[in-house]
Amino acid sequence: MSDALIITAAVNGAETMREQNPNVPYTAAEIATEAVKCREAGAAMIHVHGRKADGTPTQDRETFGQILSAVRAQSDILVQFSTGGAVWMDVEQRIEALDLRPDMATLTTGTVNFGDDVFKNTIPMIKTIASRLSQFHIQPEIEIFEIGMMDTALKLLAEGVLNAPLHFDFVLGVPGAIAARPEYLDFMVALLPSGSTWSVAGIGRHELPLAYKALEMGGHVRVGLEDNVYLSKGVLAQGSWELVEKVAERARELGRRPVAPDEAKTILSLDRMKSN
Ligand code: KMH
Ligand code: ZN
Repeated sequence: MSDALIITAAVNGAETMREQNPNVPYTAAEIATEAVKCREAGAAMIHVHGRKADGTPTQDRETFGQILSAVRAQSDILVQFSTGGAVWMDVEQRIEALDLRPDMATLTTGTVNFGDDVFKNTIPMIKTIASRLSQFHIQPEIEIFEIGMMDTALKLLAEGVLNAPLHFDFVLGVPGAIAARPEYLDFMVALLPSGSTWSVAGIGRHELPLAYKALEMGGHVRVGLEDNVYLSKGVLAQGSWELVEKVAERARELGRRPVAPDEAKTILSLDRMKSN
């Protein structure tokens, strides 16, 4: 098992509001400040959603442009755009900022219940997003919220819609989707094509236990306020950076080494896309 560990900070999401945790960053300036803190705490990448000043989710190009400029002006942290956006957005809204060429962007390979809503990703939608990612030489992070999404990802890989090596993020514990059971993570990791890399994002109280399991399994980790607003029971996190810090601390105890963005880029083969 490699000691190298990529920690991704999911700093805001589309659903987490300041009413749940006042430290959720909305504006580009707030996101950049949070990104710097996450980098100092050991994160190599942020996963980010656009927000309007009142917190309304948006994937618009101007907002993502401001985020990318603000973060890159202050940090070398890798920037991963969400293409999931919010459940009510159409696919074109979700991907309109990809020409800004973030370091990475997400790609969910299926439709799933998302609380009381539906996070819709039909096969044509997935192909549209994959094609836009490929057009701008952006490596996808394949987001797996349900087991069937793994099969679809493998099928798209076999068809050449996706190209190896792939990076997967297993999201466990969204209400209505796959539960955050450790054995489910074991099962899905066993299905990975060789050469893949993977991380885990546990939702709510499952975030840190699953992160710690991934550390022991040799996987990478995503934590942050998008997925969980608490540092411990009843104690709100001061920011995603505090969750990153906790994972980095545990990682060092277990002989894992949080890597800098440059090394993460190599591990994730991000430059491979740029030279195509
Ligand atoms: N907000 C969710 C509906 C992603 O970022 O790619 C979808 C999501 C996934 O957060
Ligand atoms: Zn997201």
